[in-house]
Amino acid sequence: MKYIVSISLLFISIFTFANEPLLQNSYLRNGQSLNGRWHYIVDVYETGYYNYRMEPHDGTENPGSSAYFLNKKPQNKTDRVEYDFDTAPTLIVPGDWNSQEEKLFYYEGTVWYKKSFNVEDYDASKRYYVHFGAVNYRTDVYLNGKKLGVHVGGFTPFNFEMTHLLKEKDNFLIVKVDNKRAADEVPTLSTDWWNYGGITRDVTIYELDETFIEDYKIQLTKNNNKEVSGYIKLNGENKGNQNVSLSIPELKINKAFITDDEGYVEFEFPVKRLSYWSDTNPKLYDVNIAISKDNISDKIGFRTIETNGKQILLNGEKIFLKGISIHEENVMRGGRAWSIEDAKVLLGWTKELGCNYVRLAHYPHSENMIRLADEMGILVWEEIPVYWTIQWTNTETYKKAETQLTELIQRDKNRACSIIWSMANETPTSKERLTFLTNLASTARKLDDTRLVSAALEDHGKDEDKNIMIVEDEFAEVVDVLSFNQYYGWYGGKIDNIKNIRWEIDIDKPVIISEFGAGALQGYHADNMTRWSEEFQELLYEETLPTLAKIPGISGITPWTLVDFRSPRRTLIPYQNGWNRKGLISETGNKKKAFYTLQKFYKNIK
Ligand code: GCB
Repeated sequence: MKYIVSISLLFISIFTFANEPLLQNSYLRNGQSLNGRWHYIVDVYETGYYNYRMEPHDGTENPGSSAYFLNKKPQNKTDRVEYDFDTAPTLIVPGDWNSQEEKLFYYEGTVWYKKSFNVEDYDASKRYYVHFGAVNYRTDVYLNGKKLGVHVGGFTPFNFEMTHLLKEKDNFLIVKVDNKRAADEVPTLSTDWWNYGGITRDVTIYELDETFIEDYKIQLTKNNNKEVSGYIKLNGENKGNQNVSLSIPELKINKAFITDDEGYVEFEFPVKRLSYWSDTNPKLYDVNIAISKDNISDKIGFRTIETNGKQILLNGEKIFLKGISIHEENVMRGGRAWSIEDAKVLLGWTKELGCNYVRLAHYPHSENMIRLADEMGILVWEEIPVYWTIQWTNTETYKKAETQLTELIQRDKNRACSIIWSMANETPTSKERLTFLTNLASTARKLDDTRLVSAALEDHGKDEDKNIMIVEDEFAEVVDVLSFNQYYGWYGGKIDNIKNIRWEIDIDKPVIISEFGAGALQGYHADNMTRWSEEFQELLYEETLPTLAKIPGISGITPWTLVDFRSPRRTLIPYQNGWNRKGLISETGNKKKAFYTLQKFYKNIK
């Protein structure tokens, strides 16, 4: 008996931790949205998850009556059930809990969500998936009292098949969300942003045929702007030996393929008269893929991105990346940004600044941002939250970082706007960290050889001459683009000495300044030597921009940052009050003086 129990426990844990393949382009598929109000229970002690011996209820044969995922109701008047989702309050999904409920503003821990639903036009011969755009940070998903799976990582999408548990009516989906920080997670304990918890992006049900199009990659071949290559992958009983068609009507491309036994086909074919996607011509083609009972349409741009010595080349031509860093926050509504409307606000400001490029810091932003950037012609640096002091020697931590990187690339590999995968931000150099990041970089390149790899490194003054800045980091050898954050005039060095500093860079790679900036409280005016004043920030931009422009190989900048963002590290009253004030726009949507300094600088770049 003991033997059987332990085997079944093993089975549960293998089953629930295996990530299921991500549905490619679910964004443009029709689905049934589960967005809206969900009942929630705050579970500080995780009573709904562990029994009083601290064993997970879902790992035991007979979960006790306090296992929240069972959605128990008293059967008679003597029954004891010490929770009830249906009398509990509600939160809006998508949305973080911190900005919706005052008493959850600082909360880090477990919250259980419940949504009851019927399936529209239910068809028992179909397969059903539930897809989450993102949930921060660990998610345990249960349908109708049974576990669907677990996902770890706060900013990437995931899905679970639920065909075997779904009914036409009266389904209940229960989601345990835990955003506790921990030393071995990614990100780790300390960051400079708010740890918004909750189901922060869309939740959608997809109805699929028994055999369906699971994944595809359709991009220009590396080093060949006249050839498209990629793959299509099917899922289901009949995935092998299936006819697959791929068409791009505007290019008069109609291809037919047959999948191998694994439901997979790789292809390459020439393309003529392509209108290349760029910041000035964000051309997206309708691309259709079909098998007998499934078809999917996407909008795909084709462009090349590469480096040549110290230059970044977009479609073979040198480009300067006029950028800005962005956190995923809608400050005016409050909380984590997620919707297309949020993306319009953030990218609208970006355009107003005169940017052709954004750094989406410090974690994968919502697919709405990427899709809109694709349409607007804004190039994108995408990043995973390998930030500051990750546990470099912990193989589990590495796996978490690699999973997030894989899920990000998996999601955005067909987006022309996305040009750089960033492995990390401001991580302290060591041998272990070099191995960790080098392994991540090789994973990125294995999954996608058509984009550039970088990371935000750090500079410092030379011992013999503090006016000479250098980047001493072996990871610089690994990346395609040398990027570093520099805060001369704010964290070190005098603002009136900025004009005297210069960078000594002895690597033949393009350079991006991934951050610089200064904090200013919008509306606070003083002389330009007074910290926290708009004038100080303006001066720092006026001094820094021309100084950076002299760096040999400078190919882009993303000042820190577009909008003030919440950070628990920023406690100074009256200037910070819980906000990192390095935004060019305040949390009330007002522009600071430095906004116009940067705007002018970009306007004058040829
Ligand atoms: C940095 C970090 C960024 C911080 C910023 C700051 O270098 O990359 O996440 O918010 O400095 O304001 O200190």
